[in-house]
Amino acid sequence: MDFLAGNWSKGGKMNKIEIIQADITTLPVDAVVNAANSTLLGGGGVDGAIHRAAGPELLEECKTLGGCATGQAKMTGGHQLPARYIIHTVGPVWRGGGNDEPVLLASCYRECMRLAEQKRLRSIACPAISCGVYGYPVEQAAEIALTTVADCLQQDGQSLEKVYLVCFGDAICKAYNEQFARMNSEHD
Ligand code: AR6
Repeated sequence: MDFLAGNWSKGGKMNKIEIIQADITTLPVDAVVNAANSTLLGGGGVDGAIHRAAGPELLEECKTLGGCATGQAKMTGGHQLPARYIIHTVGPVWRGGGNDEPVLLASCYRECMRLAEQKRLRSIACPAISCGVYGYPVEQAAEIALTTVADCLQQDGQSLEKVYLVCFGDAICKAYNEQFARMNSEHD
């Protein structure tokens, strides 16, 4: 019985995680996550793409938020995106790993999921936070992303039915898929 129960809960949470290759601005999910900077006033990478696709009203809303600390998250409307909401989070800049980068990166994923749960959202899509301009090593980031998301999904009463981990590039996709396979086989 214990064996069966363990397998059920593992299968349940892993089934809710989907690794996809996509431009996150095109996804019709309840919320997309933006890998922003602490000003929340736009930038390059996925942040630039989200602001371009959402339109200038997004910047106007972001101006009212007063920025965001590293490891935290704030929510806005989706404006012209197909997504209803945008959850802006600020990942850590990689400085060698001894400056709380893993804790801060995990906090980004946790805070995004907490905000999504607060609104009882059913689907979110998340880019590889910190893995572009901020230089986080991809394998380490993949482990944190997947273990943190799986951990959050394991809690009771979750509204989230699907968390899309969105890859933009082969290195990230490979790292995510390898980490996913490791976690799926862990208890086999
Ligand atoms: N859809 C999905 N993923 C994307 C997209 C897209 N359209 N565009 C880029 N990525 P980055 P960071 C991937 O640099 O490292 C900004 O200037 C990208 O390939 O966007 O957290 C902010 O304003 C990479 O895997 O974010 C900050 O100043 C991942 O998204 C700074 O960059 C994150 O790369 C944040 O840096």
